[in-house]
Amino acid sequence: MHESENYSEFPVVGDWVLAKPPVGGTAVIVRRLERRSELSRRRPIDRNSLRTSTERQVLASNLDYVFIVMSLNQDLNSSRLERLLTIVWNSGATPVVLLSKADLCPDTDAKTNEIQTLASGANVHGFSSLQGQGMQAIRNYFKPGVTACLIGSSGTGKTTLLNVLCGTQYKTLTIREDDDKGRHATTARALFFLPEGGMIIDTPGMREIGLMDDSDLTAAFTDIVELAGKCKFADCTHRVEPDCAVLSALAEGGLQQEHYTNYLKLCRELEFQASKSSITKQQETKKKQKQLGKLIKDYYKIKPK
Ligand SMILES: Nc1nc2c(ncn2[C@@H]2O[C@H](COP(=O)(O)OP(=O)(O)OP(=O)(O)O)[C@@H](O)[C@H]2O)c(=O)[nH]1
Ligand SMILES: [Mg+2]
Ligand SMILES: [Zn+2]
Repeated sequence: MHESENYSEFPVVGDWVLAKPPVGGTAVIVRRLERRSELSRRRPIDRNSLRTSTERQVLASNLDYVFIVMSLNQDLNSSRLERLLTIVWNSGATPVVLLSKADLCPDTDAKTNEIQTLASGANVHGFSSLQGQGMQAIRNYFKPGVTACLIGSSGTGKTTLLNVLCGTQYKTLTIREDDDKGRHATTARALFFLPEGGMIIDTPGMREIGLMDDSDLTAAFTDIVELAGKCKFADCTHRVEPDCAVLSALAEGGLQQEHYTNYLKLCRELEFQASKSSITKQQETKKKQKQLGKLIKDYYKIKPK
């Protein structure tokens, strides 16, 4: 803790550490081993602090696969999926999209194909933890030494899947009847061992998936980045410019409208965050100047000039 410069260096689930055996109760972590992959997002904003919104939060480390779990009986939100794919591609792990509750969906194959076109480059599998369909495809990812992490909204069936894979009975919660939303059954991230080898990390449902910077985007939108290289203007925003390779691909059908819209949305968010963090810095400087001013004033109150 003394050597760490920021929170992202603190141990998280998935880390391997060197530890001194407990003396009188508590083991001491001596060193955290280098991470081979890091799943992170922008730390959700804490109202009490000005600074946290620009900080990186590492959710889990040393992952081979990240299973993005989405429920087949709900509207599949494509922009949410792209956002999750973006943080996973950027982590160094391989994303896999798992569409849960296939037993509740009359056209699993059609939906799976639809998602496959959006999730370019990632495998997509439909499955049902309750009826067992598609489970073998998921089991095939695991072998000794392999770590996977489950992420996704609350109530999509992450813990239920973990229970089937590990033969355990960790707490799950029935989703609310009225709005089909989960109720945050899982409240902490934790790692579990599969009986046949491999490890799996369960996480609580995520609401906010903030991106850190531009490099986050390029990994998930390689097609657009490639096209952008052919635009006439180097600083093309691909919105209104003439001779824009992205817009022409869009017009010719080489690029999907939805994928393009999501790209613009995430770009705008990053622009907003960049402007916000510069405002935050200004506010902090102002606050410090104010504190200093007060200190000087107080000083002269005690000790007149
Ligand atoms: N019909 C059906 N229901 C399922 C399936 N998998 C999970 N469920 C139900 O979905 C509800 C939510 O499951 P959980 O496993 O708690 O969901 P979770 O993703 O872990 O939710 P959080 O821990 O809140 O993030 C429970 O009532 C499960 O029984 C499935 O394959 N089919
Ligand atoms: Mg859970
Ligand atoms: Zn362009």
